[in-house]
Amino acid sequence: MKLKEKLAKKLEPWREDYNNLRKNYGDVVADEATIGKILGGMRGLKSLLCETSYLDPIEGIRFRGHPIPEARKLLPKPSEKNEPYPTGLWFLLLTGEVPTKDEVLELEEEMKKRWDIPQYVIDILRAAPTDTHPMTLFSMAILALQRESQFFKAYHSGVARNELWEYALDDSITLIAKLPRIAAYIFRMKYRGDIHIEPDPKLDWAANFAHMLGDDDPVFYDLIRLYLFLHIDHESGNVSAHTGHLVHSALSDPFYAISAAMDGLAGPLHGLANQECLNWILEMMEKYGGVPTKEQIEEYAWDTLNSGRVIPGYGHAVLRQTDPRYMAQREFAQKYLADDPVVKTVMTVYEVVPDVLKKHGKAKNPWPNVDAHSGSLLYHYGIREFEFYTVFFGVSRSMGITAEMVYDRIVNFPIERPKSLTIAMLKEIAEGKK
Ligand code: CMX
Repeated sequence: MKLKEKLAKKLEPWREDYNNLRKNYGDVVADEATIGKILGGMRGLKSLLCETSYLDPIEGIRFRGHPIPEARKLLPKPSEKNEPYPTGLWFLLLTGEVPTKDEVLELEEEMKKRWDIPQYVIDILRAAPTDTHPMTLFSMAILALQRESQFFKAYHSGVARNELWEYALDDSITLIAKLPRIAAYIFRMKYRGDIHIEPDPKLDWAANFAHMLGDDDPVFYDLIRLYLFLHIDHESGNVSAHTGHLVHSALSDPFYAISAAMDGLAGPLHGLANQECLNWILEMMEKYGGVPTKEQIEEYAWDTLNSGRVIPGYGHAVLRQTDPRYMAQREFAQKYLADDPVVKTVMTVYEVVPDVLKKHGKAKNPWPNVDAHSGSLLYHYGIREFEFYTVFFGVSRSMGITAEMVYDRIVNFPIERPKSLTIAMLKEIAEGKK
């Protein structure tokens, strides 16, 4: 496989850079762990490595150096009018190189050979109580698949550390191949009468996901391609990526690590924000009996702020501009869904809320983030089971996390083990500084 050949060529230069920095510049200070950072969830502390992506406050996320508009242009697509294959972006994250269409299709063919879900995984999903949250089912299925791990077997049969990356890659391909099927199975078992749809070998990985969910509109295929593209990676400090990296640093295999990462993504402060945004929009539409006017949006935004709540979908911990992931979805919506009332409301909110937030004067960034748009697009296509939205996010984010995991094994990244202090110790340090 071209993907593996390309990665094999990266081993030496990547290891050389990593080892050189670690050995010869290990004492150079990159940032300081102040008491504020230790007690503040390490917000902004420059203490992690991430090769797959970098979040620029103005330009937004860069995938291996490519900002979103550039990556959307450069990466191979089914045809010029389509969105790029998310698997092509995964190839880029893994190797640092933009793949050709043939390289992406070769990877997708390999994934088709691995997309079946073993019966025992289906049995586990079916054994859970019917009100089990879809993220719990998703994480359970990934964990159950751990018995398929080649990495686990390789490690326990004594494969050399320098070769473990191949097994991390192999597990990652197997896992990513199966995720849309697992997600679609959960979706249809819970919300579509337990009637399932087989994948279509003629479709690409992302379009197949759309197909198995139950909608064969080619625009929906593209929406799913776009969604999986935009959510793939966001540096390594967010909860899911960091969890994946941390768990894998103990040489737990990619199945263990991604299952744990998905548990973090399920948290309301991480992967659930998009459903809150959509709720806010729908409640506003209900209050005003349809698409609200700009004046009504302004009134509603102030009511939200004055009651001590935040405006969902606006603001960001790092970004200081409109999130390019929001812009990509807005462009898509303008092209295909401009008449949808929920989409129209989302678009008008964009013309009103930044000024309200600027007047309010608290949020450092008054502009929308990715979550302000994504729910409305899925909603248009009849996916109205909000609790499932995080599963879409999980399918996509698993790609970014596994890409960094493969890199970790190439450079033999050590087990993560920061040192902790007690409040009494911090008090002593603080007093010593007075
Ligand atoms: N509406 C109202 N107030 C907001 C706000 C918003 N959308 N965004 C930030 N603020 C407020 C904060 O609550 C904070 O107030 P206090 O000083 O009273 O605590 C103040 O502005 C400063 O916050 P900040 O430094 O600008 O933002 P943070 O880094 O603390 O938080 C975020 C970032 C995303 C949690 C915040 O902007 C927010 O709550 N937004 C709404 C929820 C949301 O959209 N979440 C999705 C995030 C998507 C992602 O991370 O990718």
